[in-house]
Amino acid sequence: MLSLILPTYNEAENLPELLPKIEEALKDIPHEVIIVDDDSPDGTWRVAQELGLKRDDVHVIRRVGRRGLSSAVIEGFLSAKGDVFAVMDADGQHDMTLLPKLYHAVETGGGIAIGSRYTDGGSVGEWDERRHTLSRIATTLAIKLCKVKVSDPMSGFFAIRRQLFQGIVGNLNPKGFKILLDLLVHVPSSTKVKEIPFTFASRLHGESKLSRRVQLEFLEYLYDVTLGRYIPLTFVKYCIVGGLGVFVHMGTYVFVSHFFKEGADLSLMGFRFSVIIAIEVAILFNFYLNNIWTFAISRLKGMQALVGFAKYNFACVFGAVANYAVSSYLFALNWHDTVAVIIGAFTGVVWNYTMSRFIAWRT
Ligand SMILES: Nc1nc2c(ncn2[C@@H]2O[C@H](COP(=O)(O)OP(=O)(O)OP(=O)(O)O)[C@@H](O)[C@H]2O)c(=O)[nH]1
Ligand SMILES: [Mg+2]
Repeated sequence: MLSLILPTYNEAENLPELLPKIEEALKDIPHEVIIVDDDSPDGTWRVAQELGLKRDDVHVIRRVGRRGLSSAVIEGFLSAKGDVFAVMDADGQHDMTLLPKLYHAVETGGGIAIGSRYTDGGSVGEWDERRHTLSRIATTLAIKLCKVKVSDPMSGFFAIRRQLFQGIVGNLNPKGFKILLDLLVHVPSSTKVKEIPFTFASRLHGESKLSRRVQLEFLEYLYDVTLGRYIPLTFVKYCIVGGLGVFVHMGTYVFVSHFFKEGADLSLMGFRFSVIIAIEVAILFNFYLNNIWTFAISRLKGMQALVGFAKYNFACVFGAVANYAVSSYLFALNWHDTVAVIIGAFTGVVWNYTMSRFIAWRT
């Protein structure tokens, strides 16, 4: 049996056109269709549920408060009954008449079958130069990560054997758009893969969800599966935010201390007050950026954000103490002052990161 997953976000206009065509393409194959919708504002889930009421082989999963193509597909697979799973975009870009070929390629002993735009006979259709170039670069990078030889690891049109998926599901990274790539990164290298050429058509209706955010997530994914094994991406982001925080700190200090200066003189009180304000502004800035970017996956909102901010302040105080203690200790041992300060600062960053992760943005 084939379980076809259709991930949807704002595809209400496309679904009614698509389902009869899928039915026709799969008329000789036992199948079910699982529509996984992320509570689309255009009511795709409602359209899907109405279509599902008329047919026993159509099921709908409406995910509330969640977003993401990869995680939607994984969830669809996890609820599927077939021995072969397939995925297809719900916007008419994939040629559903190839579904039987994808199914048979897996059913007759294959692991994965890919509807491929880059193998001989395939094409990306009518893309502008920019998207063409971006896709080529992304594909070239992605191919290097795959355990098996393929030409289109970024395709959203493929089939996979149930057992193969079940064997690796625990290792998958459900962030972003690149579900096939993630599967190809985790399959055993002996997996049999077949590519079936097709031409990527234009969207029937609606808009693309391939946003800049999705593109950034792809870069993050590349980092995660390479260097990220040694230095976590969240730590790198935390350091970038911390680096920007230094500029905010300096800028605020210069601005505030300006009001306490008499000529070129600044009183000790004025200096201390300016530094304290600068530290707090930098902490606020860092908290905000870390909350929406570094730890976006466990973003704090409303009251939770206020409590998180208090905890973050608390964590930062200890970071400052750790920094001070380590650098003073090294300085007392006659280390060069710059080296002592750098090592102290680094200790503070690692401390703050660890505390932030486990106290403020506890996951
Ligand atoms: N459930 C779910 N589906 C999504 C999400 N993002 C995209 N999709 C669906 O995944 C499929 C692929 O998304 P598209 O926006 O068509 O991406 P694309 O085909 O690479 O880009 P275009 O060529 O511009 O259409 C479509 O069926 C979308 O509705 C999401 O966050 N959640
Ligand atoms: Mg599409």
